[in-house]
Amino acid sequence: MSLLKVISAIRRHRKFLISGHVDPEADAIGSQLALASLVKRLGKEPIIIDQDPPPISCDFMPGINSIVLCNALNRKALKEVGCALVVDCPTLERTGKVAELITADTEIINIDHHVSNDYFGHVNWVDEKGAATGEMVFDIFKRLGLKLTKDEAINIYSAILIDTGSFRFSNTTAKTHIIASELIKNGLDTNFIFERLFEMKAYEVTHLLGRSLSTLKRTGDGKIVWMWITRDMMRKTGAQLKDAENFIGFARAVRGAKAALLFKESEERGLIKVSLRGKNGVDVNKIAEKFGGGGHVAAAGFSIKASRREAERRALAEVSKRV
Ligand SMILES: [Mn+2]
Repeated sequence: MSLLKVISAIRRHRKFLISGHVDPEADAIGSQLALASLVKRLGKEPIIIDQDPPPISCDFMPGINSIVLCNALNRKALKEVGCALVVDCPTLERTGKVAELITADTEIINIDHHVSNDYFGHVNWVDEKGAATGEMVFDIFKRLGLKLTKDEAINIYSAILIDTGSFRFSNTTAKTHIIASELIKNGLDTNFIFERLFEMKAYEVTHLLGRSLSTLKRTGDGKIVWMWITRDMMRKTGAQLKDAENFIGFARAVRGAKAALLFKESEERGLIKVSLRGKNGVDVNKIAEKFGGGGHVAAAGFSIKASRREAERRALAEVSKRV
């Protein structure tokens, strides 16, 4: 069983590099922080290294300041690292520059729930039915018989809350609620966590949302709904692309929509990032894979090098084959 293999790999090593994906959110962050805590409780040494800083919304998460960014890393800190615990990443490349820090003799443990995971680790535990990587981290604590501390519970709860959209998305299962129930028993202030993760939008971000919503369009049959965030909008509002979390939910929520897309002009000229959401079983992971991306059945993404018009045309053509 993969969980047991993960545990025996953790037992084999003494020092761990822990990482997650670029542009991290609360699932990657919470899973890393909880795992670092677990490793410490086993008398071992963790170091969390990420390419990008956590979003401001994750500021409250216990241990957040222990995360070391690639560009601030003293290479000496990597001495004697025998194992890399990589969470919430479908590929090793998704760790960005961290991938370059992992040497050939480092054992890689891959813990993830993306259906597009390519099993890059020496030990792979991929549970595509898991709502969040945080659920899997919870299972490791359980299997080790470690009673969660309040801080660990906050981190795992945050991981689950973000990936389930506060228990609203289709990935939410009975198990998700059972885990949440156990976590909450640690005295969590669930309303506080919800507000920090979902209702702390900067004023600029809501302005950006307004502009983005004004681009909302749909196909004649109403099955595909999409919207844009352009560089111009970001310049005018002062908001950044990474703040645009869950904008796509507005497109997805349109009655009759089977698939939703959010096109985002990135800082890199000519590169457009596309987020996808599927409804009623429309598998957007398959669509994203056509463009070299991936994710989950109901939520995926990819990048495309093209003009705005061309990116829209190609993406919509692919989506319309599947709705
Ligand atoms: Mn996740």
